[in-house]
Amino acid sequence: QTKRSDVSNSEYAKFVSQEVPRDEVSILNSVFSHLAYTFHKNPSNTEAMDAYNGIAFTIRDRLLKRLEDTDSHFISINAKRINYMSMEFLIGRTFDNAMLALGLRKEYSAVSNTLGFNLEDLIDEERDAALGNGGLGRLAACFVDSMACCNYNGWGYGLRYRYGMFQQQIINGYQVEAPDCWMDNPNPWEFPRPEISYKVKFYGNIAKTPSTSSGYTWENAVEYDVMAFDTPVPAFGTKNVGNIRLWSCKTNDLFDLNRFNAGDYPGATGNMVAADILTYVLYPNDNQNAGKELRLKQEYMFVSATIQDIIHRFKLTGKPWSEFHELVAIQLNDTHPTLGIAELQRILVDEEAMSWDAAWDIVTKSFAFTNHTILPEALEKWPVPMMGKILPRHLGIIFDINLFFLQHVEKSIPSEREFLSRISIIEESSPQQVRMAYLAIVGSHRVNGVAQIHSDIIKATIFSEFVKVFGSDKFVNVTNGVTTRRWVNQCNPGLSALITETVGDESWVDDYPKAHLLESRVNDEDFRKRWWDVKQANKLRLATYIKDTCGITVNHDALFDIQVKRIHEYKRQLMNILGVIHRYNTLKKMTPEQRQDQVHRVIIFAGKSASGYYIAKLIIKFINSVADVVNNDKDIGDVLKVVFIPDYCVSAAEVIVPASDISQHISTAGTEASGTSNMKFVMNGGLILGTVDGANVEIAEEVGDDQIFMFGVLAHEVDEFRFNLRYHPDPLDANLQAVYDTIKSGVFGNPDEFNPLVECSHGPGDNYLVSVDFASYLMAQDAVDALYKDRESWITKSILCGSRMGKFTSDRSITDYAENIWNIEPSAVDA
Ligand code: F58
Repeated sequence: QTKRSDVSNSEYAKFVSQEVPRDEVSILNSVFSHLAYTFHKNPSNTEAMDAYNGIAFTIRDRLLKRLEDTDSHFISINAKRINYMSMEFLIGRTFDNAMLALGLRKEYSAVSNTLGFNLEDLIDEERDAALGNGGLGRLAACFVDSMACCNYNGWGYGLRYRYGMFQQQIINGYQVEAPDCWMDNPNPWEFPRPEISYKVKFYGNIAKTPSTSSGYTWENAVEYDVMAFDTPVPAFGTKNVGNIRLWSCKTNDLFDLNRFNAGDYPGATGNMVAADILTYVLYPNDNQNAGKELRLKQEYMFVSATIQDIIHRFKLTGKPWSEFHELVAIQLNDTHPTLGIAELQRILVDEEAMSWDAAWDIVTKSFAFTNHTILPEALEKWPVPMMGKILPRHLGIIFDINLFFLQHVEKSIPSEREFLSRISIIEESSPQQVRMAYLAIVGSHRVNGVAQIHSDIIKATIFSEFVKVFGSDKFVNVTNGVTTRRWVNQCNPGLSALITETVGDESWVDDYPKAHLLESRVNDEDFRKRWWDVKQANKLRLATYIKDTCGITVNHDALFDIQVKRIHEYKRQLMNILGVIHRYNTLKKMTPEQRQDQVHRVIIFAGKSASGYYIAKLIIKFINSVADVVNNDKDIGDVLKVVFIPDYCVSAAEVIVPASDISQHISTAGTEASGTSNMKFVMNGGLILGTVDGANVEIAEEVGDDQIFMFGVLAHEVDEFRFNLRYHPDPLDANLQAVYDTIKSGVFGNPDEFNPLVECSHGPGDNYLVSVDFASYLMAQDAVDALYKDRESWITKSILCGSRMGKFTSDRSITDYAENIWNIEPSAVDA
């Protein structure tokens, strides 16, 4: 029993109920106080990093106060809580975002000037929190922002990886990975919560024990203590603050004193190391299942601590179990947290003495599942023997869930064995595998895709059998969205000023459909000029960034054509670079005068490849080899530049996204579940060149089909084209053949090295239909050039597109989840 201070102490209560001062002088004093007493700094040795820390800690004070108030508010009204479970949160930087959310950016700018620093420079001192791979992790970060801004009682739950997404260096054109040691500096945004910790067990065996209600106990397991770290999520326009609770293993208790005393020093720390390793590293795979034992342990550790925490908080309400689902919603961000379903069922039947059916009713009413991919290699499966070794009790529970499920199917739709084996949670392969998506569907009351086309596809393909069993209503769509706080207001101050002026105030920042008012100014000459100037200024900022990071000089008057995202065959960066070679060939054939007449382009790539993904890494090398030749060709000069920006991350995206004239979202139709950068680019006044895939489809619906450059085969045609490529290939497109000839001539380096890329972009190896879409891709690119020459039409399109993106704010996505899946109402702290 720990001794507690008298919390009813009135002086203490008075102190915490005070508003934290917001005036410049008080802020400055608290910065001084942190510098002197938190960081042991004085005016003569305060450097930029110290100033950043000192200031950040005063912001932290203000956030913490709001976090406390938010928590007390929701507890006092017994509000239902959303628990957004995600193995990834790609947060990026917090400093600028928090100042804007608190409405104190001007004050902090003045304070940093007083300290002798420019606020912009201090912003660059912060390292990204990169606890995610790409779209899925960034979506989770946008969603916690929106839950907080929209006054929902929502928390994110995840893992506190010691090393986040690796840092990408480009050496001789090749990707080289370096560890992301983001914890080397003090992190002002997290609060260790040693008092919030849970035991998580692995291994052991199951014993039959008639004395327990379920008849089973889990014995001889290895136990770890898992501890919470809280990261408050600043929210704009409200006093509510969100929270991301990340778990990490406690290692201190695992020191082996006996071994230490026996002189076995390394042995004494063996268990500590084993525990620490659990959250050492984020698996750097995007749309690929790692299938490693350590990954399974990470998933379970995350899930177990989270479910225990949810139960702990539920019990504090004093409500009966039958009301659990009225107070708790659990959203699974893809299948990685799906073990949560088995974990809640286990706790209820083994530890809370509940009947199987009563427990299952609670589980299925609480969980909901979001699918983000149909790529077969990304669908998670775990070998039964591996799961049985690490989580013996959960495996037993999963087999029981499956048994009851198949019995239900047999009863409700008389079915053949074939059907049952197709729909079974256990795949009858050798070894058997647990199909995690199936477990997630069976254990959830709603399943959603992330864009309309994707939601339709999953119902018609990978989950079609489940639609037969559960009916269509269980499967819904929630189109993704992005937070306008970060992706417009923070990253594009020039554009934000124009929107604020048009709307009349800043209310658009958390009510983005208001940006439609921009449309009323589309014919206003002065406005059009300023719109164009904002884009040019953002391009200049990016040109400077490119100079700093790549050493390449680009002209910001050129058309900026951007493709930034994870490198993956289905995203077809390869088609883009083959198109660049075609452009280069075409330019080379022209006279210098003709060349100068062409639209000047800077083609910008960025993105990481999974470290073990050979073809993706080769694509990076290939882009850099082509860039080397093109950029150093005197004939070409400024007419064409190709840039690969290293180490794409959230903070780089904040510089890149506002600077596009055109961005490319050119996945093979049906493969990109949604995409979210497409939304960010258009909100920032960029046009898009895309396939009929993911959220491109809905963007086109909103902004108008004729505003967006679309090309390529349709999703339902893909299988037939694949089949034809394999068995009845058409002759190769002449332009593509010419591109291959250029590669084979050796101008870009050893053609043998790049031959695998030739092989996987035509004929039977062309799984992603590069050769099929190439001609229509080039035509779409020609249309882009033609429009860019007509500047006035370009500006019109850019304004119209930018103004019609109201649907794609993550506030709308979260409201959709709240209304259609979570059944939850917002409530503001100060209401
Ligand atoms: C992405 N998935 C989708 N997965 O590819 C993208 O279309 C969508 O917009 C986005 O989710 C948000 O819905 C994605 O990023 C991963 O990175 C996983 C990480 C963990 C391992 C498996 C892939």
